[in-house]
Amino acid sequence: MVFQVTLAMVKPDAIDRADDIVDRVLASGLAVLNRRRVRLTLEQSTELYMEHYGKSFFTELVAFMSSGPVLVMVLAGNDAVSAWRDLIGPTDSVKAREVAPKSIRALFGTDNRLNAVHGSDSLLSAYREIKFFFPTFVVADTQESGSNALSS
Ligand code: DGI
Repeated sequence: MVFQVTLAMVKPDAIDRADDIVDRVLASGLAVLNRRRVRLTLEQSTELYMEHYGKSFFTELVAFMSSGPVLVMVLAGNDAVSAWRDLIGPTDSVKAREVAPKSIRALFGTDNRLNAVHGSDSLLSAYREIKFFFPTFVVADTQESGSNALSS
């Protein structure tokens, strides 16, 4: 087990249920270190999801992600990246209802586009995404992130 941070987001389709989702985060034992409600511009959602550029769903994905406010949170805890991914369930909420009926995407999402929440898929993605939303947040973990001035 390793102590990590990760980036969680409540997407526009579930923003009205954000309090219920935050309750589930806290009940899982993860801590919310920081949170911000923002509305992404089309340019910002395009930058955030650039790894999917060119895929069939890209245009509708970035339009959806900038269609309303989102709640972004820095979560922390043991194995936070996989802990949060386990809690949210598979990408497609329809599949989530089959294989992980208690997951957040099963309970709060609709399909593979309107899937209620986002979670970083690795620690490197977490650091990139945390920096994107919380530019002044300092991640002092050395794992996967190169050298750390304090430990050198
Ligand atoms: O990390 P995830 O959010 O679980 O999944 P991902 O990184 O593969 O995809 C990012 C988002 O893109 C996902 O939350 C919803 C959307 N997406 C992924 N695959 C599809 C999709 N949207 C549609 N409409 N169709 C897809 O096949």
